[in-house]
Amino acid sequence: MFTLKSAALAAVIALASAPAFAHATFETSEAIIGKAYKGVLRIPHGCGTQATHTVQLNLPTELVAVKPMPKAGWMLETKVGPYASAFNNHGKEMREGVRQIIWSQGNLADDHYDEFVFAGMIAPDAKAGSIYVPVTQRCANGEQAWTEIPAIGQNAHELKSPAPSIKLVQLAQAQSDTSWKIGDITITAPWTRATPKSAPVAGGFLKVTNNGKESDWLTGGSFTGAGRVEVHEMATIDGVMRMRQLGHGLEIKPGETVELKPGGFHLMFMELKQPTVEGKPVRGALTFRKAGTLEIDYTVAPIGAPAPGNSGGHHHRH
Ligand SMILES: [Cu+2]
Repeated sequence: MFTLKSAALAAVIALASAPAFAHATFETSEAIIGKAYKGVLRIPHGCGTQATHTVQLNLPTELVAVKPMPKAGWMLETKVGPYASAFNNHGKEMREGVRQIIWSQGNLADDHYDEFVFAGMIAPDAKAGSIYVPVTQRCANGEQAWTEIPAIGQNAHELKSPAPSIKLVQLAQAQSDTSWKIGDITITAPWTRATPKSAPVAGGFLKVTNNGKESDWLTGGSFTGAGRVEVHEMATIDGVMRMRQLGHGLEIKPGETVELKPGGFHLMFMELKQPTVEGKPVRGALTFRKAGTLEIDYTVAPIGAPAPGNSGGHHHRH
């Protein structure tokens, strides 16, 4: 009875943990075009029964300004070649760089796991979609090649030894993909704007979805560097559009998504003690009457931007 139970449990554990470490993969499988990327390559095992002594990466053209991290017990070698197109890296034109990384003379036993690291960036002119980094492990009597690339329309999961992949996304897409959850509440793409020095307030914008069966209310929260946070609406008072505080909070009805945006409902960060800086996310928190409080990160758009990732020149007083 006991044996049977542990055997069943062992089978469940094996099933649950096997797929994640079956292949060579990157710890971070998504990267933003034109931004820094740290590649942590996870090597799940040697070659069948033999230890791996060499790990080689061939970098696709989208990965540029790459610097590999030396690894204790391994020799590090790189091959430099021209880029598909030159690009501007902080004012410096770059035409060539590392195209291949080889860690050798190491020892990764078949029943061990190891990680191989490099820092780099995604070329600014790269296209959204998946890229593949072919990897070869060499062992005493052979090799394990992670070099298969799916054909168009083919699922990578069907491949026997797929090359590790990285999904490239545009910054705006990455921002709109980011969401936070607490209870039945989901927050998507929170953003604010850069503020001029000594501006006393800033506006906060986001989408909030209630997946529950009852209403909940956004009542406020906190924002790094602000004295307090208020929930505001726009209303016509004496024929003039003005904003005013929603004392009882903003109701989010079950199944509804409410967008806080310039010209509509919004958060007000009051008594700002420091300006918000474009591109530098700011930590904040939102409080819901039922769901409670959750921490989120606001992306910071340029001064006066009408939308995140948009550098429109109008200065809205929101
Ligand atoms: Cu306001």
